[in-house]
Amino acid sequence: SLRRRQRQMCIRDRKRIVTIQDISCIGKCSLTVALPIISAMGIETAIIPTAVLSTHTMFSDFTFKDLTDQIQPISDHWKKENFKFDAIYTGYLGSAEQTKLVCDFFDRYKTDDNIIFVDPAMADNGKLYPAFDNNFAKLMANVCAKADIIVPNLTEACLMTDTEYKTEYDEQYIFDILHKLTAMGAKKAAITGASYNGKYGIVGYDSEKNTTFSYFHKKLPTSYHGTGDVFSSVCVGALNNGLSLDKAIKIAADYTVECIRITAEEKGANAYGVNFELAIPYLPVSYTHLRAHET
Ligand code: PXL
Repeated sequence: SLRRRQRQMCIRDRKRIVTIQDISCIGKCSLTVALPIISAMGIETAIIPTAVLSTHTMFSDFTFKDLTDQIQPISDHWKKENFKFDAIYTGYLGSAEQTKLVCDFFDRYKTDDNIIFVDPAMADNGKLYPAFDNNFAKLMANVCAKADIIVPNLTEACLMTDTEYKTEYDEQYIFDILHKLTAMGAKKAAITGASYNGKYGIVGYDSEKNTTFSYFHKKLPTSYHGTGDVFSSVCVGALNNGLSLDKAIKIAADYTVECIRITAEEKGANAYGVNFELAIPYLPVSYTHLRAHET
């Protein structure tokens, strides 16, 4: 029966990813977003926390416990256990040294069929986050160079390519940055929050196929922290559930916009992140079900 086939496909296609980013105890970003979202999409989500913070760094006086010294021992133990990952997804990294350790982790755990997905979470609206300097941006570019897919926002893309950050520009400006990013090593790059000709969305370039792709969506008047992490998490989940990058980006963008809409509608909603929890029921649990229907 179809149900039986669906069940079999789900079991055969069970995926495990590892995500490497901080845990901000309050703030609805990084691991507190990635774990629930990717798990809800039916994928086992292993983690390496890069740091523990009381809140994300947009609050003042946040605590910060660096976990750089845990990365290598965790990686060593996992090697002994022979763990493998269908995707390695990195986000906010806690220190300059971690960029090197993450590159080593990639070398150790990259296989012929898994994907390295890097969200170089370090800046927005033309500015680096408080914990980082320009040298960190250069080191993050090395992490991006090893990736199959990178999803910087425009600020991060500019910092890594030594491009002037502009708020008014045309399509060619974005294409030039995408070419620079992939010339540095990433196979595919997608810039989020690209905005020109009255459109707003994600514009990407696949250097292996030499094709561009884009998905434009509604720009909502309010912006919240952690939306990049929501977007990346859904994108990684969708890719691991067998969707093409085009489709994964569309689903991730639509979900993120929906989260922003729900949050903006709520009176007195927390200003520090989006109410992604309320939208989780709208995430398809597993796209393997959809694939069972397609075949
Ligand atoms: O969502 C990006 C992010 C992740 N982690 C920490 C942050 C931020 C953005 O400010 O501060 C600690």
